[in-house]
Amino acid sequence: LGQKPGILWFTGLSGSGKSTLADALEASLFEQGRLTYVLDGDNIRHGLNRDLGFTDEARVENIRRIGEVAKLFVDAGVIVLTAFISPFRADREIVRSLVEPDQFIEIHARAPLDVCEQRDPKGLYKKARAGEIPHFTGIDSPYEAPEDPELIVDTADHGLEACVAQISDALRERGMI
Ligand code: GGZ
Repeated sequence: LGQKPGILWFTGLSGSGKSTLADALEASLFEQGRLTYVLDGDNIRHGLNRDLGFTDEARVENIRRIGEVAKLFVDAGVIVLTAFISPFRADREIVRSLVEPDQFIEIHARAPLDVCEQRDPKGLYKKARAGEIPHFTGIDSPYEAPEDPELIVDTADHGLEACVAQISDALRERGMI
């Protein structure tokens, strides 16, 4: 395949650009003939994890299951991209430990809360501020930013193409693609 399987683990606030980045990067990798798959809220939270909400415990279980699924994709030789807030450092480290050290790339989609809140593509921050969505990440539920991620992508300062190029370059440097 000319590729090494691995997990590209996007983490960041709601509205930070995780899914947009993962989708655009996947399209680019697909064009280069790579075998990829994106795990996101659409295919996980609406299916396998439809029993889980947004309490701390539910988020821990959400990420645990996603990690196990991502590992299966790695076993199958796929580059799997995951786009979940994954707010807790400890849970991300557990997923990291499921695969080989060079098979887990943590990518912080970093944008200040006020920028995410201004983007508010689904109007969720507005609802959270109005008290209509309890424990919303960044408002009344914590987000633990990665301390030493493989990559930080500043989505407030750079356009989508530049961010995708930054990640592609890093994957090439690491010999994943
Ligand atoms: C955070 C919430 C919440 C609460 C619903 N807190 O911007 P979105 O809509 O499309 O992405 C958010 C998504 C977060 O699900 P994750 O599986 O990524 O979260 S975690 O990793 O923490 O388990 C948001 C929507 O679900 N959403 N309620 N309370 N985001």
